[in-house]
Amino acid sequence: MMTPGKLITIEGTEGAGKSTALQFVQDYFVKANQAIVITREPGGTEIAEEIRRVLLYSSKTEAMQPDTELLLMFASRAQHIQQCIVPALSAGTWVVSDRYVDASYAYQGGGRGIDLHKIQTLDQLVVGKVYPHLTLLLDIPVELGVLRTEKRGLPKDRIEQEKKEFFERVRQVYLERAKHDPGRIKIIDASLSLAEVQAQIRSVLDTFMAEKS
Ligand code: Z5A
Repeated sequence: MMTPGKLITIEGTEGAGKSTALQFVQDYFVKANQAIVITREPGGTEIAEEIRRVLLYSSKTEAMQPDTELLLMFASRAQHIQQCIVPALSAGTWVVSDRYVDASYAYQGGGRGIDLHKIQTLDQLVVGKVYPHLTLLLDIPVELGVLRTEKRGLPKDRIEQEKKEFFERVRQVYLERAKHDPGRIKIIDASLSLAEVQAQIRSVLDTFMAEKS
């Protein structure tokens, strides 16, 4: 019988270096001859990407309600899980996702202040057992993350325009979740140089691969 694949997620606040880390993780698995699918949230499938556009670039004249944002995040996730993640894992392929369910606790729970029980209910309904086997949490002081994204010079999306305090709350929820689930969520000090960040990620992946083989 086919051994199901593993689900690895990358999380962090703005400018923590997730996209950069994702490239490193991809190269790591290519070298290890491990078949992987790279994906992201919100998004990852055609319909989920359409929902992403609504989430990040919708109307500038009407404020999106926090509940709308939460439900759209989970609608996109439902499509992503059923259309992309589960088929890949069932075929024995590993999946690496740039953000996943922890982001809903951090951004909609911490950032927007939505009751965590509400999020838990959606989590059970939509995610269920399709939980990450490993999560790399790229942790960085909010100001440094913002500085890094500003250097890129790209226009900010709807969520990126939030205030510093919003991202401080997001960071705190991520760190709390890591504290409660240290076996799954590994904190990476993302304020360090690229080489040092990659060394931490390599060490976590080496341990994970050794434990899973
Ligand atoms: N969201 C949500 O609210 N709820 C949910 O459930 C989900 C998501 C799933 C889109 O996410 C938004 O959706 C996001 C959360 C919300 N909103 N925000 N904010 P996204 O992941 O697509 O977008 P993002 O978080 O804004 O990602 P980002 O800005 O692209 O950041 P990043 O991927 O973490 O950073 P990066 O592009 O890899 O690096 C930033 C810059 O720093 C870049 O120029 C790098 O070259 C540089 N960098 C990277 N690492 C280093 C080191 N170590 N040293 C120096 N410079 C570095």
